[in-house]
Amino acid sequence: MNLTILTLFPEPVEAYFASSIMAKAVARGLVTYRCVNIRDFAVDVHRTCDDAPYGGGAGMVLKPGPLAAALDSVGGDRIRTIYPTPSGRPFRAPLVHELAAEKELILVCGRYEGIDQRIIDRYVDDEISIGDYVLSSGELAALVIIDAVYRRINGVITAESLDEESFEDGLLEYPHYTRPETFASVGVPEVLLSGHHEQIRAWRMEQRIAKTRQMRPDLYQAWLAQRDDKE
Ligand code: 6GU
Repeated sequence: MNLTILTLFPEPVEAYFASSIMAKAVARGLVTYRCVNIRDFAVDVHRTCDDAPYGGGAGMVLKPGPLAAALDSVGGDRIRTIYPTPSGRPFRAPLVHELAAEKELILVCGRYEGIDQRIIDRYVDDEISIGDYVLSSGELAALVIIDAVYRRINGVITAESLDEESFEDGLLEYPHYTRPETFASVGVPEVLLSGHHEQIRAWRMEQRIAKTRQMRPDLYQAWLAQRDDKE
């Protein structure tokens, strides 16, 4: 997958691509990326990228000129272009899967109050919100989207780990334990030491159901309904 990130603050984006599982995916050629600094496309001597909103009000808006020039330089008119914004549609597992099937994506990171609406109308295919709160950094939201998407590309993570994850079958994950067997006077659930695979599987399923019911009654109700449908 080829990722292009348009930003005024390339440092946190570059740092993310240089670390951990993403760095490995890049090294193995599963992901390629380029960071484009929107400021490089500002034309005045001060390389201004933001301005006050028409109609007044708080904050600043990203000017359309530099952004359009940056988008034109990376093929923004033909490549699926995502604008992370609290005003977008919710980012959930089905959209993650849809984006993971794309060969190429562009992400536009906003700052300040947002970007000029004419850029959205002309270039943006998906306005996506990662949750019901406001971040000051579009870069963080873009990286959340990128992280959720790239790990579902074939070869980045084993298929087994993906299938057992939260949200893939409507339930949250079961609890995990590793050595030592006693930590701070607390042991590990007996069944996990039993080597009895069927019992372990059943215990984990019970735990997932209980956890989902407690933490996410909304997911629990949906899971119950689809289970009853199947029966
Ligand atoms: Cl996508 N961007 C920003 N800046 N804040 C957010 C968001 C995105 N989603 C929720 N809050």
